Amino acid sequence: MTSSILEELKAAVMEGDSEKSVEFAKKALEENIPPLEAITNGLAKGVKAVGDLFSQGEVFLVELVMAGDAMKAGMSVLLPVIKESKMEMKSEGKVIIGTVEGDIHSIGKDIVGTLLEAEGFEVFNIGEDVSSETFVDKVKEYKPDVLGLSSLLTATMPAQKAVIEKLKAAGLRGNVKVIIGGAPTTQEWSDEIEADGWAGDAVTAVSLVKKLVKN
Ligand code: B12
Repeated sequence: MTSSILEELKAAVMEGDSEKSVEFAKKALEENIPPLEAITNGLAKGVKAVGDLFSQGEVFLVELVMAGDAMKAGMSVLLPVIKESKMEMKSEGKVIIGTVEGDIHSIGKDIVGTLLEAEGFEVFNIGEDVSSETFVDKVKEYKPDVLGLSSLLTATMPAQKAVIEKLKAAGLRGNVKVIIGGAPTTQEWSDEIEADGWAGDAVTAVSLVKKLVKN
């Protein structure tokens, strides 16, 4: 049963069918499938498959957009459950997360933000296409322990570096740990731009933030 629901979630995203995505996300909850598993082994598999087809020129942009929308529709059912299930009263620390300038991909960083919230962090998700200046302003305003920068495009990875440089120029680099993520990013890129850490998925991102806040 579990595997067929996960397959249906994957198929819903691949077909760009938001209604089906919502329907099977609800079914997953009814069948007690952990919501993170429904996202990771269901919805995300679908969106990754469509991304691969897109890069091979086998589907058009419109299908990519529909897949993204279907993924978000399913997540709108599953993410609130993750958030509520583990929400603790005390704050483990403050985190700002956003997608860098020129990049509108939101799904991955929203999952990371929600898991952090579920683990008791106070999370300020400041959205997508966020300029370096805005990241710096928000660091001044919220004084977070950790700043998370997401980038899904090779072309926008340099914007992660730009934020770090701007933080240095503003004399704020020592006040905040900067972590980066997003499909094209790597540990090597993180080292190169002198970030404090990189994670390839949301669960590892939570462990990384916990480790950085502890230190
Ligand atoms: C859905 C999608 C879209 C949707 C986005 C919808 C939305 N609201 O997010 C839409 C249709 C809008 C879109 C647009 C475009 N896209 Co697009 N898109 C994708 C796709 C299929 C899935 C991305 C996704 O959501 N993955 C699922 C999540 C769960 O995974 P994730 O994002 O990697 O996040 C995980 C980790 O990376 C990590 N993580 C993420 N962020 C962070 C942050 C921190 C701090 C940490 C620690 C960890 C972390 O944790 C997350 C959870 O596990 C990818 C393909 C792919 N394989 O990635 C292409 C892809 C990223 N897109 C691509 C392209 C080219 C585009 C467009 C330029 C297409 C066009 N011609 O217009 C535009 C760009 C618009 C822009 N300016 O940003 C390319 C990028 C190629 C490259 N390397 O540069 C890809 C790889 C597709 C491909 N194979 O060609 N896209």
